[in-house]
Amino acid sequence: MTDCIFCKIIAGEIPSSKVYEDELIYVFKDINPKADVHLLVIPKQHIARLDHLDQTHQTLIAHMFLKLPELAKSQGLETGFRTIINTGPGGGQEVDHLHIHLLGGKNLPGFH
Ligand code: D5M
Repeated sequence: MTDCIFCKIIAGEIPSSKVYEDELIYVFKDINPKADVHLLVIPKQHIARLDHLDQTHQTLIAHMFLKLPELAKSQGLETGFRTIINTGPGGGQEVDHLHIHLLGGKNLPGFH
């Protein structure tokens, strides 16, 4: 998907602060952090949004979720972390490439 900003980040066509990468996923710092730690965990495969997933993505999704605690620990988030997935315009999704927000540390906004 050539006009996808996150695909361009994975391809190295747009710079990013990479934290982790493997054969299935790419992890980088959010450009507009909402807390001291704010990472985006994305699949290398272009999947636009959560409700585009199907049974063929089970291994990928399990991998993304199982990697979250390890990533949080690598960022010093020993006491816990927050994950957010926005889906579609109604969910506040701005970038149409599936991503998990991983947030924690100081300045983590509270729920109101
Ligand atoms: O969140 C999309 C998120 O993507 C938002 O928090 C900003 C972030 N973003 C957008 N462009 C970039 C680049 N180039 N680098 C890093 N982070 C970026 P959403 O859930 O879609 O609202």
